Amino acid sequence: DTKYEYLIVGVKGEKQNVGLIQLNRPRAFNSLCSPLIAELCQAVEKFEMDDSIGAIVLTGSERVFAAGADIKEMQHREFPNVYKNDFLGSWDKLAKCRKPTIAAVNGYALGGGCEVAMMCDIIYAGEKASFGQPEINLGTIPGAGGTQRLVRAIGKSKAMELVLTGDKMSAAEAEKAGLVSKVFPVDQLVNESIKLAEKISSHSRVASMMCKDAVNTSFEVGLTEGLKFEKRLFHSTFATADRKEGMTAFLEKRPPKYTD
Ligand code: CO8
Repeated sequence: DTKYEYLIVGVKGEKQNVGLIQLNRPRAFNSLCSPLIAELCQAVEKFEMDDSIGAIVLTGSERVFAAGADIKEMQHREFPNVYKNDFLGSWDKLAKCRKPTIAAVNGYALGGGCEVAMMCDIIYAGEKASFGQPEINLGTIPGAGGTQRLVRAIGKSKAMELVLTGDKMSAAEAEKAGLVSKVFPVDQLVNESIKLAEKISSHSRVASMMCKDAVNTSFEVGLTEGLKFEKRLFHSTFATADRKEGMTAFLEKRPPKYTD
């Protein structure tokens, strides 16, 4: 089994079908240094390739999800170096994961931490969570989706305000704005997120991956193209055993048994 320095990784759920990744760099507020991101990419990839896993939960500690990119690591970097090496470019791996991902956010999700949460498909938050893009306070700007995914999640005015002030948004505000889908007491958050992941994992794998693909496509293309893409995927479910099983099970009034 892979040993991680900055992560705690495990398999959860009654049917052992949920991958849990916990960011674990407590001394630096779970700031996202390059080796941590490399490990995160590796852990995501392993769950993505593991047929028994249907969904992935990403969390931090009760106090902090992640306080952003590692400021100490960035302090002395120069442009040619970050440009040529595509500094932090590998973060994309999480956004490109094809299986459903849930961010379970307790505490601070700031800068790159908020961006990592937004790379997940669903954000659940603990009551004391806070979200923000404080890069402006450091003389820089968000670099992993804070000016793009955040706008799509909460609209222009609220996103502009967060990005231009560096202020934080509470869990309650984030839920109201649509960044977060549900808020839970701090100590129940991870369990509730695992329950959600178990529910997702109980469905057809192919169908849930197609749902994710289709929803994400809505952010990339116009409506006509998007509807066409959706229809093609819908039609293609008729080539799966799971589609037949799902409809047959419904009509026979029994739970489905998916195999694809
Ligand atoms: N990087 C490095 N160290 C950090 C970070 C960080 N992001 N955040 C906290 N720490 C460290 C502190 O330096 C401190 O270390 P030490 O004990 O050695 O002094 C320790 O964690 C505890 O921090 P505080 O003493 O500040 O604790 P507080 O409880 O007072 O405050 C906060 C907690 C609010 C989280 C505060 O630490 C804070 O504001 N942190 C910085 C948040 C921030 O600015 N994040 C944005 C970083 S920039 C970024 O994320 C850009 C992403 C671009 C991605 C590009 C991808 C391509």
